[in-house]
Amino acid sequence: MNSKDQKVIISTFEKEVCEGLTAFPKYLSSKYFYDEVGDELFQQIMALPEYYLTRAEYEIFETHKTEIVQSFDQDKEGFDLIELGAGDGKKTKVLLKELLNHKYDFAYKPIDISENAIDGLVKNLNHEMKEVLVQGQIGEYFEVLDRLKHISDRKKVIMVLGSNIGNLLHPRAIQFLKKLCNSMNSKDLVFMGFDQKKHPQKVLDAYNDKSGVTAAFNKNVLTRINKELRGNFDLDKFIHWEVYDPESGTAKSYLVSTEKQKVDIDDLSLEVHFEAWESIHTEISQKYDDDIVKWLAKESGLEIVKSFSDQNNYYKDYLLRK
Ligand code: AVI
Repeated sequence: MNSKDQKVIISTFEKEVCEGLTAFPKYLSSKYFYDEVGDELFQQIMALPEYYLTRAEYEIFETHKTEIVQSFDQDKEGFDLIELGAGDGKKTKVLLKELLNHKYDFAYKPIDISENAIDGLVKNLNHEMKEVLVQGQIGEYFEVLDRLKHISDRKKVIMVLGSNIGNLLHPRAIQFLKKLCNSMNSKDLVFMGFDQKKHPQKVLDAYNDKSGVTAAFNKNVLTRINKELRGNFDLDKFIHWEVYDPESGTAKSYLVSTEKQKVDIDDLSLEVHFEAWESIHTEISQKYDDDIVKWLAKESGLEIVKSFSDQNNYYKDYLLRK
């Protein structure tokens, strides 16, 4: 190939980093928090005293597991349990055990963007719950939805736990739910976790823990740019900042530059200039109530069948149908 024919292949990561850091105001997507280090930090977040979400969903599963699995397969005709963004599957195991104990005919099909997470989960289940038929797949949410029809040829129950949908702005969440709806047959169900609106301080604390794990998680996107795109971000010159708007229910994470500075990203031939206290918006974590979920479902062609809540009403899992 001569130099005229040479194509520069740019990854989505490169493209989005370039777009986000040359925009005003600057932004980066939270999907780039997750690599091996980010996965480990997220595991630590889920165990933090301030991060109530995981414990609340776990409590819901422990308390309502019998009713939950019954509602998945009332006629006991058999189904595929597909989990999008499965992670370590810790909470899901409560449901898997219940399904096994009551001799439901099912296969578990976890899907995650992280190869690392899926490999770990499949190995762990093959070891801990040998009776469960597991088929792990690697893929990103939206892309996976295109394949969903081919992943299963019997009844599907599609789970999206951990309030993962909260990392999408409403229009994007509707796009996601619409696509989900299009991939469903009439008997298929969605089981989805939505973190609820609550005392604003409780939300702020969950995303601004005392031990600084969430700050490290947020900064991992800069670490990745340094490692993967030959950047030279000085992490000590950025602080993690969290805000929560109780009206919209949106928690937002930022990285704020503590001084005027220039950052080089060699692989992008990019110089990024920061004013003192200029921000990079990195994540939204949306909080909901029944009306918002009802509205999202309606906009997407879905309806709520029932919901399950923890004792504090911090969190709810909704069962949705077409
Ligand atoms: C994965 N997601 C639902 C988490 C959340 O609560 O938004 C990610 C997270 N960000 C900071 N802490 C946890």
